[in-house]
Amino acid sequence: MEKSFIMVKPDGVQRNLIGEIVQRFEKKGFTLVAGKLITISPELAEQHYGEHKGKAFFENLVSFITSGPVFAMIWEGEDVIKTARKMMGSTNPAEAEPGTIRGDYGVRVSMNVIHGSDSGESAEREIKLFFNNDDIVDYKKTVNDWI
Ligand code: DAT
Ligand code: MG
Repeated sequence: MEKSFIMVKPDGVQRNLIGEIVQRFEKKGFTLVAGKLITISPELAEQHYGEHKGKAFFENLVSFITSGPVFAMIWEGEDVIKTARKMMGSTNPAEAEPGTIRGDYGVRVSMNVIHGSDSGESAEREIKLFFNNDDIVDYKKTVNDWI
């Protein structure tokens, strides 16, 4: 089953949005298979956002993502990578549709509440950066037959 790396960013944690965000993915029908509250080190931040190294916003991005705890998660389900990106909305909250997480809770691109993997390769890479194999719980919910 497909897995995606999803993370409530420091602004989302400070604004008490962990529960709201977890609930959206639960209600949609996805399955939480790992989760932890951590403060990201500068080294991990630079690895996680490696593709953006050299861009004008990179330093700010690293200092923001390391500025307080994040809630890192792995969600599982059919097409979860693409669907989670839709549920998150556009990177810039000003362009994100109402009803999406960034559209409902974000204002500025530099603090856009949530991260989600954008492809199968990035999901695999990000999951490995944040979790060990034995952090991932393999279980079935009987309700999944109805989703
Ligand atoms: P996403 O988080 O939607 O995958 P991304 O990978 O292009 O977006 O960028 C990673 C993060 O970097 C994004 O969530 C917020 C920040 N960011 C992107 N573009 C930015 C910009 N033009 N100015 C400031 N921050 C930016
Ligand atoms: Mg991205």
